Amino acid sequence: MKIIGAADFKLEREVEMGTAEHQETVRRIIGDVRQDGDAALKRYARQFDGVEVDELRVGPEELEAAYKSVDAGFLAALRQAAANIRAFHEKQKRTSWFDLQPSGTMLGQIIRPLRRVGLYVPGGKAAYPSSVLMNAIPAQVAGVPEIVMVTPPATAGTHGIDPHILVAAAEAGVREIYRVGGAQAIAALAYGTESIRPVDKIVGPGNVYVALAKRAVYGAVDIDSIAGPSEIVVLADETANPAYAAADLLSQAEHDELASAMLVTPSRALAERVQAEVLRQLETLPRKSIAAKSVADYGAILLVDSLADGVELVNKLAPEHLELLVAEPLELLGAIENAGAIFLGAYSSEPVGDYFAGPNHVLPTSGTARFSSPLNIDDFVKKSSVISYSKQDLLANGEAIMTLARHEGLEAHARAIQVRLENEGGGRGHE
Ligand code: HSO
Ligand code: ZN
Repeated sequence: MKIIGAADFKLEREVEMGTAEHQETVRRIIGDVRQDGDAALKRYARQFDGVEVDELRVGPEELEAAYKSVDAGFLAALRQAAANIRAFHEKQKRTSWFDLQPSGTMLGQIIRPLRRVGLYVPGGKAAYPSSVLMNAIPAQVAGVPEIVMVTPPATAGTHGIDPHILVAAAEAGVREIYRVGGAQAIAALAYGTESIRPVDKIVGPGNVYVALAKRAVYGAVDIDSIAGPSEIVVLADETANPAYAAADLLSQAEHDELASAMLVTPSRALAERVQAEVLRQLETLPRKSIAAKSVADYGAILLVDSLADGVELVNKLAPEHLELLVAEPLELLGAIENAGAIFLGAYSSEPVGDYFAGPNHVLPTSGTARFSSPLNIDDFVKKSSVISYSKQDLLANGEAIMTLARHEGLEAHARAIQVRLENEGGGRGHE
């Protein structure tokens, strides 16, 4: 991890979104699923996953077996995490409202959960039970009555779905699970097949095929934002413990060779100690090769002149995760404008948020924290506006409405108002 002056640092963001070949493959798969339904899903399971699937839906016996096969400690920890995540998202709930005005007009907003949501869970090493909770619980708290999960029929090296994923889904209130993955799963969720009814929204991470398929079906259904590689910025002063800073940087670096971990500090002494710590701690990490590559390619230690300059740089980076490892983190908090999740002080290590505290770990990446938010309850509801206009208000405001309509050359709009004014006799304010 190189130490560089912040002035010499160039912010580069890669936008990966597959090649023309990927896009063509995804287009073909979606077309096949729309045409052949379940048969296409089974064909692709054979071709891509090497599995013969006869029953797409996961049955209750399989869920029961999953519960028996996971370790009691895992289940207890998962349940604590789920309770914390649920409690946090409960606080995000908003209610419908109506505003009755003295003139008799009533305006309002009705909030309703989406009816049916699909959760994609990738296979292989990136199948995280924590992500199942983070995607499904907000939907459940929002009141979504039907939450459906899809996941490849075989995760790398095993036959069948990882029991930990099944248990996490059940704990998060998912009742309907199908063994189907890849772009074909996204197509099935968007358009439906004989066994899978279409959903209103698709969420959850996936590989490039899944991401491209989500993009392709957007419009027919809603999708979540497409997550890029993990990012962490640690803003630290000379009081920070270098071992903590290094450990937290590596916690995100181990996710992906493309992950980005950066230290921003005004202290050269700390910079050097963290640099040495990262190398020392890397040595014993099981995912050393991934973390080392991430740190070498996308990691950096950026020296700034002051903490205030550090904050300014952080706001430019708009990181997914920001740790404030400084003596007085609350004093900086107000100045942080762009960050997906902000972790304050030595005890708020990033993995506390990944797994347990309660806030969502699905966060804006690649600088999108400038304009978007963590996954939350609002992602699973929709709103309807309600207008109940009184006679008094229509008579009082009809002229203004007609003026605007006629200015836009929309005479029929104007007349819709006019016919009422004429019919109601034009009296003002007496009803
Ligand atoms: N840090 C990841 C989420 C995660 N971490 C899942 C562990 N498991 C999101 O950036
Ligand atoms: Zn993580």
